[in-house]
Amino acid sequence: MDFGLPTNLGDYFIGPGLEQLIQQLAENDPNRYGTPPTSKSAVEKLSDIKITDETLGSDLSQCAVCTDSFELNGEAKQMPCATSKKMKLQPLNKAHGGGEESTKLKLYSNWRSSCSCRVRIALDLKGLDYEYIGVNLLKGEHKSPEFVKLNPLGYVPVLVDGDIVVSDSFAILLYLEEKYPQNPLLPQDLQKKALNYQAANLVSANMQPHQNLAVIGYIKEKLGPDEMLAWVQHHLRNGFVALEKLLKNNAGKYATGDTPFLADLFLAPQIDVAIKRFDIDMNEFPILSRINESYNEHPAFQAAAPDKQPDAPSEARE
Ligand SMILES: N[C@@H](CCC(=O)N[C@@H](CS)C(=O)NCC(=O)O)C(=O)O
Repeated sequence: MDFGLPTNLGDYFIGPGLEQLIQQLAENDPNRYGTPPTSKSAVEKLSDIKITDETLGSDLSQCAVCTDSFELNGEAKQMPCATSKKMKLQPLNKAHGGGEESTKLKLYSNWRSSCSCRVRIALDLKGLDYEYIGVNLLKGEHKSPEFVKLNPLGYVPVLVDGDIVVSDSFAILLYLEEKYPQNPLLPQDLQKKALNYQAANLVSANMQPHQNLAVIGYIKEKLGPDEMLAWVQHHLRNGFVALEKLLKNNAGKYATGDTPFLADLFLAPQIDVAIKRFDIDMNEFPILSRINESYNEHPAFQAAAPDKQPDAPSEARE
């Protein structure tokens, strides 16, 4: 039967794995984030020149960046051309990336915060370099006037990407996913994607808030440390029971298959906190215990672990 396929299939890619192939090619592209903008300080250091008749008659008559023609007596910045090594010009009155400082991502994080850990894992999975800014929750730095300007709710994490400030780990992760699509945090399959949203939000809305510093501090003060522990354990177990059921037919090496996705970013720090801080026996939860082993072996999850963070006290480092 003739399917209308070309006779020489050597140049065609047919079959499963096409998506992964495209992703791999995109990851290997050095310009996948576009050409980085020149920073304002770098542009300011370039020397100023006036546009003369001579300039207009030469091959410097156009802006090297946008190719707009210069006007007589206008002013321009002289900049070296990376390829020809000759000097090229760009006009002073155009930003061309010089209007903004090109900045590294900044993450306001706390070493022990499971919400911060979700974002640290994502940044690592996506291969994004970032500046780590430790926020001391025990000293109340998250309630300081400067910090509350970043996140009015006074919680970590906060991500700063140039002019964009995003707080709340869920919002940050969705932002990162759109801005930096390499190594996706969500699967293509809609059912699996929905499952990732559900598992992530279960942790975010129905588990983590019960162990938050403000909550446990309040319960400890009003009812004592035993009541506090019982409260947290009850809510964590409740969540883990539901997650075991939810992931039963979907888990592989990770929560929704053999690739770590959004659900894993929420699960890994939650399981870690449950074991290390709230004395939960994870043997009750075989699927979660199994995927937790995969987290412990994965470099991005290892690098994001609390004891590896620059603000972790020396006694917490393993
Ligand atoms: N839904 C928020 C919750 C943020 C949150 O609860 N952060 C905790 C650390 S994991 C915090 O800053 N706690 C400070 C406090 O309770 O005072 C998120 O996912 O980012």
